[in-house]
Amino acid sequence: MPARVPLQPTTSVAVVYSPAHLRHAPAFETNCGEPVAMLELPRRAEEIRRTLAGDARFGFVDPTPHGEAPIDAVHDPGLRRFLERAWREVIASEPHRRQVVADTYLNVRLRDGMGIDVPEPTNVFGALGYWGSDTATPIADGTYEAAREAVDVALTAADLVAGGAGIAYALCRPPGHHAPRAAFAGYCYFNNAAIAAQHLVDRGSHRVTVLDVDYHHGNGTQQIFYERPDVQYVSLHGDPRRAYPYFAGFAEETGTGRGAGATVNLPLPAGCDDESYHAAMCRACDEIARFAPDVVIVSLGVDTFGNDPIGDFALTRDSFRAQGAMVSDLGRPMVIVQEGGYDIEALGGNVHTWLDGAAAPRNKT
Ligand code: OKP
Ligand code: ZN
Repeated sequence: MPARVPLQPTTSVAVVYSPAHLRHAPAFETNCGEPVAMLELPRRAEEIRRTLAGDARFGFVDPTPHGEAPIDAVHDPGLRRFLERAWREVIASEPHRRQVVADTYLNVRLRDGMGIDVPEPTNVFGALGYWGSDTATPIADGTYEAAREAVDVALTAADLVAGGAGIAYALCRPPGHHAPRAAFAGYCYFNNAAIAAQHLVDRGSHRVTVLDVDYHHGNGTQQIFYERPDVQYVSLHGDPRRAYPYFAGFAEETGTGRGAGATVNLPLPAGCDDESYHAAMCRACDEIARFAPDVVIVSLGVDTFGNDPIGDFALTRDSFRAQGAMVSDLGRPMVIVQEGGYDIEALGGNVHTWLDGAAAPRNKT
């Protein structure tokens, strides 16, 4: 093991934040056909910002624009071009609209035996179902701008760590881990953590781990790196047999080709408590230590909290401190990227506690 990154009590944790996320504020999503108030709200990021701002150890940093190249290094450029034009074209034909979701998706089975390589529809409503994949991820005014800025937030945090910081926190909103190379999904438009991981590889990191502790499996991140030997993906999550995203996150999925063995899925049962989660984290950390990454990116979701409205785990706030400490004890620089967490009242405190656990100095024997 290389020497752990020293974090003194006075260590300031850089928080990269931008108010651009406020522009992304769709009013509702559809949950199994029922319209419900959007859970992924601007207030989420504002609660986290407010809580961290109350602790002098956290210093706020503006994101630096990184342009389109780091996004196109990970995503199909067609996805970015679609997201850029979608809202403009929707209101050009339907000016009264406040948000839009597809009503027809390119389900691969519709084209069984005919090949799925259909051209992207030029009609924006058709294209929504070509690039989109679920009804929880609306597009509205400001969605693209917010999603672009969230990428710059993650990239700026990655740069801080590449420049020698032991830890940096990217207060990303919208989140990113459900977005694969060529689709938007699960409140996510661009995969902030994956783009940061690729950026670190491009800046000279030989091995990068993405540790995903969000309640939901990060199917997008897994897909992007599934064949990659240099980017490890390790995830603890609600078992996809009962939880979104349903079609990925199974323990049997371990990577393919040169990436065989570099994907590690730890699906967990409903009601998972601090003790069982800790045991799974020990396994995850063993896998990461064996991979020996130069840097660990954490996809931080606190929707594992007992009171979260969409997760079904039973974790306490104390377990978040323990999570942060376990990751810190790996002794690698950490880029923490915000993903989910929907108990708005508890969200700021939960994230603060996680980061506090990650940044606190500990005596290691
Ligand atoms: C985003 B992230 C619940 C449906 C939820 C979308 C969940 C997206 C979660 N019945 N659908 O991973 O926190
Ligand atoms: Zn989640």
